[in-house]
Amino acid sequence: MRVDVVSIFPAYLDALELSLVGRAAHSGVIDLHVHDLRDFTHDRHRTVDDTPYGGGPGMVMSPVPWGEALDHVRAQVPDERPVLVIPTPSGRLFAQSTATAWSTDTWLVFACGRYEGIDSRVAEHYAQRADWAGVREVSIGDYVLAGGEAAVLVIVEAIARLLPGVLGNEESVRDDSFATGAMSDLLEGPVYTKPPEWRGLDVPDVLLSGHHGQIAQWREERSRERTADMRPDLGAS
Ligand code: 6GU
Repeated sequence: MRVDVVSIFPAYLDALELSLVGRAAHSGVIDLHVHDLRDFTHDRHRTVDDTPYGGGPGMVMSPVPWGEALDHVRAQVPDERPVLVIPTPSGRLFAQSTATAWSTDTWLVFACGRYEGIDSRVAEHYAQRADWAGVREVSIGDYVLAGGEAAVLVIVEAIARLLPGVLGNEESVRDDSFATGAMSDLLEGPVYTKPPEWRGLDVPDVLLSGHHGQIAQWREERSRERTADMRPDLGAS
């Protein structure tokens, strides 16, 4: 999967070089490219924003450098159509199901907005472009961030760990909180490792018993309890 990120803070995306996503990038599973939006300005101050038409607080990102930057990224692979992803608190919710769906895309281009967002004609224009595979405006939750960069870190990590060969343990994806399948809509319960006693606290006996059926039943009960406690909105019995 090719991933391009356009931002006025390209160093914010340095974290994509670390940990699981970094390994995926260095191993070639993810082909990562970060771009500075200001490289696509032409004035002395490298201006990327302007006052909003109709008035109101804050500034809006100009469509002019965005168009140049996105056309430049598009031209890097002439025979592939990228999806344009615009992180915004006014987008559709990005969920685990979204990560799963997007994990089979071949090219995602992220446009990180700052200020009060990107001129809306950018999304409208790239949605009409036959040489792009569509525009997806997504939010990572019901709170407001200062820009899309942190959301891109979240989204790319959620997708990267689903790509073949990235996690190493393909089973750990299946049992995730929010993953679909037998444990769908349940949170993961408590986990333990050695030592069997730590500061007066024992690991539950059943986990040391070797009875795989009883262990599976115990884990499901704990998952249901935790889901009812932490996330009653998920509707666990
Ligand atoms: Cl994707 N962007 C911004 N700026 N704020 C957000 C968000 C995204 N998702 C939740 N809040």
